[in-house]
Amino acid sequence: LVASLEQVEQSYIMIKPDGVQRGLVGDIISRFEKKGFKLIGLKIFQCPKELAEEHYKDLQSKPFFPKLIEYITSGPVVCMAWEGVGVVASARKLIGATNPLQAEPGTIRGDLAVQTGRNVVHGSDSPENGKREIALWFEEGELVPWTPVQEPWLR
Ligand code: FUP
Repeated sequence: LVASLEQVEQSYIMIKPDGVQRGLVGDIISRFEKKGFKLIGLKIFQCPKELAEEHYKDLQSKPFFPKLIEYITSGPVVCMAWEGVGVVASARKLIGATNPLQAEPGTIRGDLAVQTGRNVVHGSDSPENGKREIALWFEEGELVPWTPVQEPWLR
């Protein structure tokens, strides 16, 4: 009843270059899938510098900004759009704290990462940013807002 009052949202989740290089793509996708969210967009993608700068524009003035852009563009990322009730905040919980040393065990960063500058995954911080980031990283035709069907898949 409580959950039915919450909004269906979309979150932009991205496996960063270290996650791809370390072979963590399947593990990370699996966590969101098993939680019960719906995958409506997925691609591997070499991010151009301009897009990385636009995505992280709120951090432009930070001293780590150039290194952050270098990191995000250093190799392919996996771009995902996930949909579900409360997916934005829930995905942030599954991901864990920005500094992986402060992230709880059981979270993606808590289990799989050590450094803030190599923290494996990104997740939108608000439903508004979820929409903004999905529009930034995906073309319209790349999103598939499918409806689950009941089928006897195994017989
Ligand atoms: P998060 O929402 O957890 O991804 O964290 P932020 O939006 O605050 O930061 C975005 C990215 O900037 C982090 F994933 C890693 C990088 N960063 C640093 O490299 N150093 C810092 O001190 C803070 C963030």
